[in-house]
Amino acid sequence: MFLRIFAGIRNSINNTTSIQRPRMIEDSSEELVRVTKTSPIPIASSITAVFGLSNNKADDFIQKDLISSVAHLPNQRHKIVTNKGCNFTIMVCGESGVGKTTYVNTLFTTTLKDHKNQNSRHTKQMDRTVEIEITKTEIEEKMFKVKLSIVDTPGFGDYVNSHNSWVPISEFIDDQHESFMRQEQQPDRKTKIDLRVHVCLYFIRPTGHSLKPLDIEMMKRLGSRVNLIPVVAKADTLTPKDLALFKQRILQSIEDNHIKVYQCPIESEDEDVTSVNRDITAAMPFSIIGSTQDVETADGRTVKGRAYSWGVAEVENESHCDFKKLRHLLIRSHMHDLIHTTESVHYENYRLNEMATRKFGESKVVKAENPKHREKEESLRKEFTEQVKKEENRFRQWETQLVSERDRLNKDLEARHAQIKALETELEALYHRNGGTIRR
Ligand SMILES: Nc1nc2c(ncn2[C@@H]2O[C@H](COP(=O)(O)OP(=O)(O)OP(=O)(O)O)[C@@H](O)[C@H]2O)c(=O)[nH]1
Ligand SMILES: [Mg+2]
Repeated sequence: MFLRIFAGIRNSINNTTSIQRPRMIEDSSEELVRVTKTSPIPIASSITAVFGLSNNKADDFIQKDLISSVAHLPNQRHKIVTNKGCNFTIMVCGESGVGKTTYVNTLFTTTLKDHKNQNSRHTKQMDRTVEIEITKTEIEEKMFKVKLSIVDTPGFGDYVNSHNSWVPISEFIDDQHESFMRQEQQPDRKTKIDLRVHVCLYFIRPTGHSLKPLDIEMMKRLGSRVNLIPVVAKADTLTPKDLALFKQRILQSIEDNHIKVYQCPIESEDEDVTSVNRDITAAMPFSIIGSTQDVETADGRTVKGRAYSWGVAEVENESHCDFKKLRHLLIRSHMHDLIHTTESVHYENYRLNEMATRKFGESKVVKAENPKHREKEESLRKEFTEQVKKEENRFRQWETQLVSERDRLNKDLEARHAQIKALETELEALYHRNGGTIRR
């Protein structure tokens, strides 16, 4: 346990964001993301506020999971770790409109991201996420910092051909590994920026059937790159019986298709922790209700949830969904393991793969099948053709103008010629009339 925590944190202790970024990182991330940096929030209040834990529970979490594990480290290391903290990055992805952004908002409860107007969404899909967005916050307690980043991705599955939908997301994950690897190759490795994705929540539409072929393809591609956690979105739209059946079918499909999903370590020295871990594992794939709205229940409580004519679907009610269990896993019980497995399995795999196919310092080959690049190429081609057409039209108009100008000048010339001719004839006549005495 100690070694795992130590290894997980060890690799994060150098990663601070306040220092100069190498050019390459800046370029790639500027293109890919919009970063919303929020000011640090003290954890005692922020964990309570951001993650909706009671004061006792927040203290419990801090004491048990972070401080105590860090306190077991040798003093010197403890000091470094607590000063520098660690990075933790959560990514959400899945089909369009399944509730990813709402979940991010719900997780933060205090509105770090603007809450969206649900009504406007039904008329126009104005609020759909169109690019990868990162929300960052810092949570801190007694000098221990967790730099939390949440990566919200655009939904997919809107097009008839969704074949390569996984590419932009997997490329984002690879890019973060790539940039970290590049930074490790620099002479100065103290000032690394780490946005490697530690966990990817895959949102499954609550169809009640099973995984769709698109889900299977996406999950297969992502599971080999990142700690993948399947999530049943909008759990309030399924009855408890249908939900349980749906979960079973998802698990079966995951097994049949050999999809790699995150396996939580269960055993711990503390029996209570082991039993909590068992509970959490049993809830996979986690069912989620997302909402930042305060609603009143029949018994007079104000809770985050969705109000229906038959009652309230509560976000934090464990008999309604697994929101709390998932939050516990992410923020409390398995954060260190997620960081550690990312470092030791996923990053290591990426590094080894790249080292086997690339020379040291050589840059990564950009894959052509990325729909984003194809879209860009297509729009550039269109723009180019339109520009050429416009120029052609301009030249044609110019040509017509020149021809008509030439005709006008020719006519003018002819008229002048005729005038000269007439004058000459007149002159000739005068000359003859005066008996040839006028000098020509
Ligand atoms: N019933 C129900 N509706 C939800 C839930 N979560 C989100 N919604 C609604 O689903 C709609 C889409 O939510 P978003 O959070 O924008 O979905 P998204 O996955 O981010 O969408 P894209 O960015 O377009 O991919 C909104 O009208 C939300 O209010 C939920 O748990 N239950
Ligand atoms: Mg969204």
